[in-house]
Amino acid sequence: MTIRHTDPDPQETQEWIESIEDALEEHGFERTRFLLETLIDYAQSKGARLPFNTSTPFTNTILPKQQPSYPGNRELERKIKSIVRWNAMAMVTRANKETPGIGGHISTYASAATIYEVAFNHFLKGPNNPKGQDMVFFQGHASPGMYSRAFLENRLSEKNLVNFRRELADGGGLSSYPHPHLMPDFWQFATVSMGLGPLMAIYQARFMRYMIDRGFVEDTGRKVFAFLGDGEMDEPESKGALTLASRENLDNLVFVVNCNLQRLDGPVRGNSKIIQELEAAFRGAGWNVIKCIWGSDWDALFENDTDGALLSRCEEVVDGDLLKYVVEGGGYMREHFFGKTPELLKMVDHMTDKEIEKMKSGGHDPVKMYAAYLEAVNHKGSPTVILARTIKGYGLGEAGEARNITHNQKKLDEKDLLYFRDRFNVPISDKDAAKALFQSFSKNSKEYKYLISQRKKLGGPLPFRKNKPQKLTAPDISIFEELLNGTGDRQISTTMAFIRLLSILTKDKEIGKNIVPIVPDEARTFGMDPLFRQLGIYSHSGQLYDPVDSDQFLYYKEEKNGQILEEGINEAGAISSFIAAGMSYSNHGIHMVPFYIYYSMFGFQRVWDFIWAAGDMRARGFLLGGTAGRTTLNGEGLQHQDGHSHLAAAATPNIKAYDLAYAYEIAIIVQKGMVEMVEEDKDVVYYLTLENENYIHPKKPKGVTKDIIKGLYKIRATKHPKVRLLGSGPLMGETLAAADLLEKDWGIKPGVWNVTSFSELRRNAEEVERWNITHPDDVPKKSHLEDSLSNNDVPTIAVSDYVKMVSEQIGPYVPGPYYSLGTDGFGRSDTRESLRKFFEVDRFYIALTSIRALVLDGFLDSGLISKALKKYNLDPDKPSPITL
Ligand SMILES: Cc1ncc(C[n+]2csc(CCOP(=O)(O)OP(=O)(O)O)c2C)c(N)n1
Ligand SMILES: [Mg+2]
Repeated sequence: MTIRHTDPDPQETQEWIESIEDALEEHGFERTRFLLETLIDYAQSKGARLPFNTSTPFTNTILPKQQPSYPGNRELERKIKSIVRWNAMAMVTRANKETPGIGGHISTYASAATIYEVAFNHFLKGPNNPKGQDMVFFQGHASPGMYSRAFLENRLSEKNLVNFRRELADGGGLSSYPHPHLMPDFWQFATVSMGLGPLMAIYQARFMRYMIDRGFVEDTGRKVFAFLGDGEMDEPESKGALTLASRENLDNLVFVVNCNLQRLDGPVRGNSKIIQELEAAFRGAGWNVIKCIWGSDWDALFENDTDGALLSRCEEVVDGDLLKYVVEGGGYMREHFFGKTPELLKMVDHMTDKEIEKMKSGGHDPVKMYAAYLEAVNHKGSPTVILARTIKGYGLGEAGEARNITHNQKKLDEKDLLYFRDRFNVPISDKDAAKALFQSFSKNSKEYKYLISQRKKLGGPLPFRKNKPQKLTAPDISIFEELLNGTGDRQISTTMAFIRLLSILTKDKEIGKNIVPIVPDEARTFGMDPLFRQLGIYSHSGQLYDPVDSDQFLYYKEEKNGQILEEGINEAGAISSFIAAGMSYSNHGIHMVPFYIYYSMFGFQRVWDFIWAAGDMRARGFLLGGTAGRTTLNGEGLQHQDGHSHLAAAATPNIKAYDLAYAYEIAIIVQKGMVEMVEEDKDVVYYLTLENENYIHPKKPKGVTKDIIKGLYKIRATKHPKVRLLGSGPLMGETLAAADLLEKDWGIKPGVWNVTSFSELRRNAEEVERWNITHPDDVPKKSHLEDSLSNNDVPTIAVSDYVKMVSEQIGPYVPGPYYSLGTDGFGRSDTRESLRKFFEVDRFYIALTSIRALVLDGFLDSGLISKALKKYNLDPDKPSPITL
């Protein structure tokens, strides 16, 4: 009943309100909602263009009379929470006193302590819960709170806490943020790159559904919780998949946004209200929204707000003001908030300034938070977001509470420590408080017993990561025989070869159903559409329509147990599905092997941050950069032609990257990768670039398997070669043609090698070199490069369809002079032939570079360079592709 002061006919409004009250009393909420919706629809049909209003008044969604009674021991919970708060603050303070500048965050957890403690004590299911462990995305920089709780549970030692952010210190330390790579038994998900957590959480919830719908796991009511910041919601990724979550009815998903109204620099929305804005966005996207704005102290005031004056004031106040009230205190709030009208002032007449100041926000009130969680976990049909209002730096007082500097407050001085201690009644002496000593409970204390028993009821402690998947066997290489045998006269692309492999693999009895093909609306581009029919496209609701191509054999088949994830034009979502599938061995105890195929340009370049997080979270699977190669993808031009993803891949530690030329190489690498992932439990991601140039694929030569995996094998042997060519991926053809030219035109017979992975060669050489440096008295080890190439100290010319730095990676380790040809510069649309000339990577440039190398080496006469330029019609003054 927000009474609008501009109402021209309050009496008529009152009559309508009374009708609604009657409906509420007689028929309840459902019926009242139906009546109102019917009225709105009717008015709309008569032309009254009602603006769609997605926000509700600035009050709590759950009314006091709808609140359940609180099931926990409030007193014990408060004491526990105070100690968790204290230790979390103390670990950051001490870390920064000892090592100035080491960083950390005090204010974030300070604002979120109640949000977490209610969840830990009453909702989050742990690893031994018979219904399965909930997946929890903890807000990254609230990590001190999680460590502090784990310390009280005796899961972490005092030494661990002392070494917060000192991971290299003796005895080991704690990672700054949730990093499963660094703490693999503790953290489940990496969250601190703002925006990735919310998107990944949605796709984890979706993938949980996929696993249920495909019969891998039962629906036991497991949930995905994502604890997020209100500033974090600014990230486009945070809101980017909200409609997917509601479209797929993901009621297994709960977002909890800690709305402390501040981010790093200051207010999230000083001039308006972030909670209202988020409510509108989530409601508009079809989510169940629970606002938890005001604590129980406000209940009586709202109860007495019969004319809606308080509600109106709440509506008009902006977040910047709300922050100011916290900083300035009760007297200021009385004057500036309630002082707006005499009626409002009267409402708080009976209260002291201190009492006004102490009125809590919803997110600091366990009763309100409990009610919100209870509704969220029982809500059916759509995901839920809890918008909990809190105060950043809660309890820090002048040291930072609600102040703009609060995010960067890294340590408290003695005065502030004592204030904090008193504020939360931490039972600790002045002396110990001044030293920020950690506090714990004895095993016999009521607090410890309560803390442990509440978690035990829920299935044990969190955060916790399981890493014990069921056994699965990778297929034998023989299932890919067709690819190993070559294509005869048939010309195909590596993309086509891969799709063939995928088709064979998904039919495999042992592992076929565990394969998860993922594609962002490019299946037809890659010739993958026949798999639509074979495997089905996953859709929770099945196929509710008759597809336009239903009369065809290979129609667009959506089904509830479909295997393919067709993600739409959505690389960020598709990589999140990749992550969810690639973490299934941990989250579901079942190996799933994702094969995510996409336009290679829209991979690393677009979603590298997610790929990095996948590495952190130990996800496993295959990334397939389709239509790759700056000159091999010819017609698409500058934005599409990828000539640098291998640089990014090389810099990503868990990625094993291959640029493959022949079908048998693909079979060998994929088989090897699967053995590592499902049998050897290695946390690896394989990145394969695939191309769309058609050519004949030879039969696999004998004895090359190991070398293909290592990154380099011989294609054409020559006795006493004077020059060596290293070709790679789609430029293998030009490399072989260059070898022919050199022989035919200049009588030089080069040795020809095929590089399947520059980055694997580099890593191996680097490791060997490192070992040799520090083991001078041992027999030196040899890298694969050295093993392969050191017999002939001749010039080497390497060529790839990537920037020169990709092949230059191995330069320092190749014996003799080393020259790289590559595709630096912006792409163009033209024929492959023209493009390869433009980027100077075609057979003629390879031959020219070889001749020059031999001239510099003293083997050929210098006049031959000009001769070669002329012979191959190469313009000496051609502008460089890098500058064009
Ligand atoms: C992608 C990205 N950009 C910037 C940062 C740096 N950063 C860390 S926390 C933070 C502010 C977060 O504010 P909010 O989400 O409101 O969390 P709060 O601390 O207020 O709970 C920023 C900008 C980051 N971690 N990730
Ligand atoms: Mg915030």
